[in-house]
Amino acid sequence: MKIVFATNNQNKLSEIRNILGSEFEIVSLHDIGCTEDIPETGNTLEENALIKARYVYNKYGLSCFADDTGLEVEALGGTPGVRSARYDDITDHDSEANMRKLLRELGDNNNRKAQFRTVIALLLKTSNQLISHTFEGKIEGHIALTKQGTAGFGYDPLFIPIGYQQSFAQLGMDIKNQISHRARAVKQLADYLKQLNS
Ligand code: ITT
Repeated sequence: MKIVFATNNQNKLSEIRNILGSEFEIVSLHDIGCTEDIPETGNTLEENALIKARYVYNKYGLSCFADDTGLEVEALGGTPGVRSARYDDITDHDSEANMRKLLRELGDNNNRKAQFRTVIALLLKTSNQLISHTFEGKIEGHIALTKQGTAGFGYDPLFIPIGYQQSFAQLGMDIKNQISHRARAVKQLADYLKQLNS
């Protein structure tokens, strides 16, 4: 099955290709000639995932899915959440600046509990209808006192998943892709698509 993944984030693209394997042909925005930065104007991960998927479906008429992900830190009232890409007020998609701000905001707070949450919105074109469905994946953990490791992307050097002593950036892609928020959401997506195909 061929399906567009509406993301400009190359790390997400390789994670999802790796998790889904060869059964699905995942086409990128670049592959379909979409070079725009799709505006994420929603107030929730669900809204933003749907905005990105609808943008691609309306413009290109292709089945697609989009992922919106947020890091939700308990002591910070669930922020940065939907603003994870632009948590630092001055920069945009600057992971180093975002991590610096997160460590600053948390200071020496003992409550470092956090979770990553991914929402995937799917818009699937069938012969007689448009199917819309969302999937959610979460992983709990805590925020390290300092950055650890170099693999992964975004907040990975700061996030230590529950049951582990190392950050996602130390554990590496193979382990991350077995347990992560995104892996959990993507497995639901894959099961749903397989069941539709059967
Ligand atoms: P698209 O909207 O084009 O998919 P994006 O980078 O803007 O890409 P999101 O809005 O979903 O993606 O993600 C917000 C930020 O959260 C992202 O820029 C990363 O810094 C961070 N992030 C997302 N997934 C992550 C992950 O698996 N590990 C660490 N950080 C992550």
